[in-house]
Amino acid sequence: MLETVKDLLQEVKEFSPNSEEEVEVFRLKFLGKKGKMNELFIAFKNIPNESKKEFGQAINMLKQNAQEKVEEFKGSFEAEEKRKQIDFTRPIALNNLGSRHPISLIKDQIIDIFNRIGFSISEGPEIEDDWHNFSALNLPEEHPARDMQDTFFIQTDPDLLLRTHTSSVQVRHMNNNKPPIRTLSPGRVYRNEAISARAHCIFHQVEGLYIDENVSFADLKQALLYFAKEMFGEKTKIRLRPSYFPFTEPSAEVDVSCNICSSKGCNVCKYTGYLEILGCGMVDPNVLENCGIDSNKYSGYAFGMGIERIAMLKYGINDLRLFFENDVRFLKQFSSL
Ligand code: 2NM
Repeated sequence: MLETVKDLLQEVKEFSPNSEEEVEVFRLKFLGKKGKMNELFIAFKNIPNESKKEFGQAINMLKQNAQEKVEEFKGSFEAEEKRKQIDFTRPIALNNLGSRHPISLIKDQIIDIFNRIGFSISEGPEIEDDWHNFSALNLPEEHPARDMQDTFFIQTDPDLLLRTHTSSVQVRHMNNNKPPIRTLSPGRVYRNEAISARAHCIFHQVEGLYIDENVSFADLKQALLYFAKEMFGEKTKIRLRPSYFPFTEPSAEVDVSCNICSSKGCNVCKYTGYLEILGCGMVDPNVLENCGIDSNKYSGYAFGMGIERIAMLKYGINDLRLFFENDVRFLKQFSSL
């Protein structure tokens, strides 16, 4: 009898299942109602008294070992089975994916359009010195045009300020490069303005600069017409109005035909049929000379536009503040663009 128990104990020790079913078969064989343990407990009654202690310890040990085995392996194949059913090649749920900011989308579109006619990108510091932001651009000290832009100065150094336009980047580019120059400078600019639907103290600009021999106003007009058609559609027309900038002469403001009302007049174009999109002009010879370029040999055009303004026109956004609040309900509307 004791031999049988020892054999069973050995069997329990060696038991190493490969599936959930094998564990269940094992459990029924040893611990089930009609299992070995019950048989042994029944047989125990007929064991002579002097052997009861030894036999009892042996079957208790067997039962404990069998229970431990079942505990050890029960459920361990369940996880394995589930794992086999998972398709790891399935794409993840994209419900919390972020989206690109409309300012970035428009900025890249503008860059792309000008890249195609040979403009490359130049970037520069947002904290500028007075010379690069003002003096080099034909705005000497006490020039009334400096009042046109309310500037954030750095308190600890009266020579430093937050750039009011990205023209300062182009000053740096002209200083460090020889013509021909064809460069585009996108970036953040700062002006001390009260925040409203139409104004913000931070906004984004793209400025362009082309310098070579014999660059004319006609070249400027043609480049801007190309840009307007690429940005607002093939049917778009442009209109130039004379204007004034200290760094260009002559200067102009550029309007595009309103494609909401086909120039018939609506409340977006304020019944004028046109929308203002940028400023431009022929770079003032003083600016070229300030930046080490011979104004007798070279001429150039420049232009500048606000990215927010273009984005508002393209997407029908009526409040500038939306660009800076980062409300996901606003931002996620651009996720498919
Ligand atoms: C504008 C309008 C007209 C401009 C001028 C220059 C530079 F550096 F070449 F002098 N860069 N950008 C410019 C000219 C910018 O923005 C409305």
